[in-house]
Amino acid sequence: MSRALLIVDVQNDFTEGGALAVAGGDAVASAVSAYLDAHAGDYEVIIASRDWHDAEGDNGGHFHDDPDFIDSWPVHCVAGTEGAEYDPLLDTDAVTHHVHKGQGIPAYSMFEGRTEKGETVGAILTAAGVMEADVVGIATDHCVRASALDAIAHGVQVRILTDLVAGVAPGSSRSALAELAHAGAVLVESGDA
Ligand code: VGL
Repeated sequence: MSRALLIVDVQNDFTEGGALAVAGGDAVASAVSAYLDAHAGDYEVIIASRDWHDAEGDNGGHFHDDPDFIDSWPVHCVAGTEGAEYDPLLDTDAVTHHVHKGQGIPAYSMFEGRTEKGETVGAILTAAGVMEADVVGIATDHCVRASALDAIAHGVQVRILTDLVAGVAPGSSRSALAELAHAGAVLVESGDA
């Protein structure tokens, strides 16, 4: 059965030192690279997303001077800036598809993004006959959550590799993992995957 790895938003602005740093982001970047070193061959497709917001405007209310860190955020991941690049600790050699999302709008799920060629994640998974997807990256309580829920809605069996995700806040990250489990995702550590 064909399997995909979805790597969500492992970008400089979401790791230590970034505009919207998530504690443990660097560790996730390194751990995903180590996981890929051993397991890239297990996957038919490996899709990595980047938040890619417009420099102009507030991206549909996503950027705010006084953010609530739930629905509004400080400026982050502006297209073409260092903050929007993959964290250099993430080895992207094995990535088969790169997706950009959030141009002018909030877009938490990688299923809202497109490759340079215009492909959606859903279309890539369907074309590759993917039935199972493992989800890793940042942030557990926002973009990982939304991407995994959309993967379930797309009809694939989802696993969250729980040692390869990092969240903005502990409470909302715990809730997100519970919500994903209730929605049908399997929560498993990468060593047991
Ligand atoms: C994200 C907050 C704002 C994420 C993106 O990647 O989870 N979080 N924008």
